[in-house]
Amino acid sequence: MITLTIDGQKVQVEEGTTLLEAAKKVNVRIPTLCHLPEVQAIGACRICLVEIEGNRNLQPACTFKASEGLVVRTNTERVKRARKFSLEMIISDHPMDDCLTCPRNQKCELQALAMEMGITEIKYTGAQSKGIVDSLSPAIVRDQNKCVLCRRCVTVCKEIQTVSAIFPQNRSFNTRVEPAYGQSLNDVACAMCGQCITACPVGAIYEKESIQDVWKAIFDPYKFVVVQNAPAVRAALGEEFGFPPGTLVTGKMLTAVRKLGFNRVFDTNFAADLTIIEEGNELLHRLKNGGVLPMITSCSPGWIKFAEHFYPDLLPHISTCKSPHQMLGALVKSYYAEKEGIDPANIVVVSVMPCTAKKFECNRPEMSNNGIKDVDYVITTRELAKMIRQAGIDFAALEDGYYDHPLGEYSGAATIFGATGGVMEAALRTVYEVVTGKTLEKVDFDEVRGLEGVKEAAVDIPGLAEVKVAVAHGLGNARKILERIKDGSADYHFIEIMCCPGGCVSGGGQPIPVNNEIRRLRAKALYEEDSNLKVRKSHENPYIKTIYEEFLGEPLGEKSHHLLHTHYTP
Ligand code: HC1
Repeated sequence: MITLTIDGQKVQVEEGTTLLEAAKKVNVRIPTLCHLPEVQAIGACRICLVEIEGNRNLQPACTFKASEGLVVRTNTERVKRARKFSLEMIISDHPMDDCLTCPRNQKCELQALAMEMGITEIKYTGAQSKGIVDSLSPAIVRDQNKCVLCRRCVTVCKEIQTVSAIFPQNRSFNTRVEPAYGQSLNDVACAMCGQCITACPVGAIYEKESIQDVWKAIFDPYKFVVVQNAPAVRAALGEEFGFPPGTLVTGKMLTAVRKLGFNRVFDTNFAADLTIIEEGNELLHRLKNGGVLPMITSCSPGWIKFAEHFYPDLLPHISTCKSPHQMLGALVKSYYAEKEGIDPANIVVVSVMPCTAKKFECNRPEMSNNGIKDVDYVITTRELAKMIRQAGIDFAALEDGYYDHPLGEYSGAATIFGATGGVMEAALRTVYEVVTGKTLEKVDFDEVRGLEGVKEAAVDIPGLAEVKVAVAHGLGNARKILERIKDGSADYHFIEIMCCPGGCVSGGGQPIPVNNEIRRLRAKALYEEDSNLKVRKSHENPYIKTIYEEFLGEPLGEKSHHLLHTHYTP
């Protein structure tokens, strides 16, 4: 251990610890901009400068390592002057007139730093670099004019997701973060995961909003507007209204969406249970009939897009199941429409998702039935929060609401879909009982929980022998498994891949900031909801049984094939 002094306080840290991390240990907060915990420390923005006794130059705390006997000061006049100058330089090339209309207004790290450092005038004015606004992608908008060149998006895209869709080009005043040759994000191998959005400290990258379209549908008296919420939304929406990360706000969320004017409030969780039935049967079918193995989950549209770009030869491994919210949309416009006597053409389905790639997914031609889209609009958790604010709803004061019947009924297995490993755990609970006919005594599969990049488990299922499974979250981790499938060294039967690190709880549409601690807390909230529910296995959701009896017939049957399954072509 190393002992050093920060602002007069002694602190002990392990070798390799940065001054920023050491300061945190003694509750000294050093401001940062280009630093992104667990992802990037490059000392580029010079906002975290500190003074070190005996060192002539100020040093960036995010990269400078602690050493024995170091005496560090974080709050001297020299430090404050230098930090303020660095910030003023960044601000001199930032379109400050746009703040009021910026999607990150009041949630902007640059704005917060300016306030914190007491910037009351724009000191340095002059030429500003001019970039483009790229809004061709169905999911993500890039506004280069607002980019502060922190490179957080670049590092997430390259190091965590291994996609490298964007990177810095040109030099000095002409530096731009963009895809190769200045192409649109829509024309390159972007997975549309939106991890660049949650990494961006300002409003240079944001989701393409559908809020106005949704309001228009709600106010149209001829439209029957149905909303569904993804599992992970309930574990994070509260953060937009001041609740601590990991607060489950399912009840308040339901009251809020009803107040917004939706005609029906359903839950993607219902279709998550349905997915387990369809996907579980597909797995069993592949196992018994020599189908392509390992089978890989298909819920995460960023993962699907990544596979289409980088691993087209592995597409036959991907389950043919549509993702749960697409399944639910298809059922609303068939089963529910029929039941209630509503013309599907007048139904508008809105999905509230933690995910930006779902905006792309709902517009895929495969995601429709007889020319009618399964899901009309996808809004993110952040967009839902904006709508709630726009409607003047006091979220914190809301009573708990309820889901509408029957497409709002769900098991605990469905709720954990939102955390990495959740789909696999839900599938194992069902496959075990369906194959053996016995009750699974321990429903928690701890081996597939948590934030380890690649998780593995072997489950002994009498009658099926040992089923080997793996779980990967984040595309960099997915790539590791996919390479092993390609070289023949992966002997798994079933693999869960979720595009975003941590799974959907930290999708690109979730409240900002996101870090591993927040990922853990959001996942914990979902596991708690699961353990508190009476029904914890998808096949025990009584309304799943009903829908097969009343409408679908049997798993993998003709209707399921038509409405709930799809295929992807290279
Ligand atoms: Fe997900 Fe899914 S879990 S993909 O991670 O299978 O976005 O939450 O809605 O559709 O159910 C996301 C979350 C979500 C689907 C489900």
